[in-house]
Amino acid sequence: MKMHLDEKIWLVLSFGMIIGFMLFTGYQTFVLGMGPPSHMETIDPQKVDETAPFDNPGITQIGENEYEVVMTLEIFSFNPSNIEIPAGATVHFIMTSKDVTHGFQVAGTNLNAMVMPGSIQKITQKFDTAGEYLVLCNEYCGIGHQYMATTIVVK
Ligand SMILES: [Cu+2]
Repeated sequence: MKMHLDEKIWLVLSFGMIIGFMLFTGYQTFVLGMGPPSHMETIDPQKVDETAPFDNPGITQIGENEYEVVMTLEIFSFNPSNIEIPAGATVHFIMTSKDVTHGFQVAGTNLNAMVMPGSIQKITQKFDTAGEYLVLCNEYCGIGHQYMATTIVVK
């Protein structure tokens, strides 16, 4: 089979790009440690209610204006919902899903996490500005997905 020079050039270029992207992504993940933070801690999604700390979801004050929120997500709710915290509070969210993949997005902040069954998701945010923040599930999770919302009230 005879191959034109142009074809050879395109072949080398396209395979070179694929190899280049794989090397770049691999370097970021394994050398720079920039891999996604999920899957670092796992949990049996069928035993969330019996597994600490998710057997007791809620808000705990762990320091001066520092809070820990242990949260479970399921179709179509956040537990706890309607969280209230004082302004300036640093909040550590520890979350998992009891059924399907959900999202945890807080409008007006950079908080945006995927919460998957079997994985424990941890994310921290400081709430400086008082107000009512809308919390949304941004992963389509079923027929009632559009009703899956709650609020964080910063006083
Ligand atoms: Cu959802």
